[in-house]
Amino acid sequence: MKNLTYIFMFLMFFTSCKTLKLTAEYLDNPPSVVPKVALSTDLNRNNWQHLDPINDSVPGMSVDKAYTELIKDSEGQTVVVAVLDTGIDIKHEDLKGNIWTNKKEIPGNNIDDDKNGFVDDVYGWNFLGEAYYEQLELTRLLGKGEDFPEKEDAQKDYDKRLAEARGEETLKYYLNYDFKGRTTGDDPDNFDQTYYGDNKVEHSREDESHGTHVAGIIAAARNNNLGMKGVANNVQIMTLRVVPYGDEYDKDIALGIIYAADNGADIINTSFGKGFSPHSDKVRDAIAYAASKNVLIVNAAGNDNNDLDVIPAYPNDSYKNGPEVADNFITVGALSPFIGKDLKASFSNYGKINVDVFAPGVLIRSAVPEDKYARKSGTSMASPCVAGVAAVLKSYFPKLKAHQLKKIIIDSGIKVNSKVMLDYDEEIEFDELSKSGKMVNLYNALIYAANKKYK
Ligand SMILES: [Ca+2]
Ligand SMILES: [Ca+2]
Ligand SMILES: [Ca+2]
Ligand SMILES: [Ca+2]
Repeated sequence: MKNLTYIFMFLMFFTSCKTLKLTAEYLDNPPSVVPKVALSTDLNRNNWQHLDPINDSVPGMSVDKAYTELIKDSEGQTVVVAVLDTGIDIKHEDLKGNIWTNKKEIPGNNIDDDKNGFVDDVYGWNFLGEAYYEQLELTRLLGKGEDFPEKEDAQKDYDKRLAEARGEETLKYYLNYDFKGRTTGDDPDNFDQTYYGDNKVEHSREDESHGTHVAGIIAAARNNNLGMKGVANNVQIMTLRVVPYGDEYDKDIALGIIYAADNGADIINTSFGKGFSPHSDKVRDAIAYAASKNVLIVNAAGNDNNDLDVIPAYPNDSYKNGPEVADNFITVGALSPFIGKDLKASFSNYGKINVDVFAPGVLIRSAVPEDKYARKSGTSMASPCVAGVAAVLKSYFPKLKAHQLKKIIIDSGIKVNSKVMLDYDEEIEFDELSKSGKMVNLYNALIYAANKKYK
């Protein structure tokens, strides 16, 4: 099969132990279809997101190849990745060494030592307080009994969800007009009230596992012979608990992004989303603010198999397919482990305008609370794969700006020139699913960055 070979001329220069310089050719025109190998074997592999599309016949990001052939033992700088999510098990055996702490804050003295507006914020902040379950945003909006721009769509959506409702939680919390999940005492529509919640960033119960899983994909220790390996090897996770079970509040997301940007994050991962967002303008303002602080945001496309150019999801860096408010926001769709017609994860949202790239997001094994591990599927898993790639790039090329990280990740991805299933009876060119038509590849991204192909 043509193009099956990486051709590299390998020369690695280390001008200092901090800088990785290398020249090698990256994979410009990869094969459009790679024959499947034994899929059961691949599924049993615990780290398919790290494998190589050519050598391993799975659409991984060539992470292992990048470490063994490019990075080797060179040292990078430490990169801070803020994970806006549920609480995180910061004491997890495979994460505890890679947790960001606020060095300027003295723990437990009830004083805001660094005067950043948050008392005793050692690991980040918990904007949810004691909350765990929440309504969906459309339930909150309709429950107010007032008019709002997308009310008709919201009511249709609500009625559909109610008709299809399965499970106690949906009726008791998500679609229940009377349920009050918020416990922080602030007005969630008043963005001037910025101080609420507490410093308890850990998971509030064992099954609050989403944030830990996301953090593990980015940052689980690579060299401790435990559990699993994160994509990044020199990273600290800043923990921002903003995502309940149910829909997140725009205010918590905006303030979480601002906290991360103000307190030293290089990259923010946002593995969540919702179909209605009454203060999406405030979130876009926060995205633009993060851009002004040179912070990249990596965002999950969502799991409804929707075309986001038609059915929007939030957060997003543009409104109704209009201009992007900044150049620091990447939206990521999910890949399955199967190269070929099933390459797109069946659930993954897509969009030629609103999704930028695709990355592994099915049956990804990562950390979950109490020193355990589990496989999860979702664009929630694809986004941290890309945040991890961004962290590695930033670690070895620390001068890169947020918009350059975005450009490198997108441009160096592997183009897929073949049709994939969009639904059980419908095919689409993979190229039509995202702006770039590419899947993310760390090996290529490092070579691209080293060769300064970005502007
Ligand atoms: Ca503080
Ligand atoms: Ca303090
Ligand atoms: Ca490990
Ligand atoms: Ca966009």
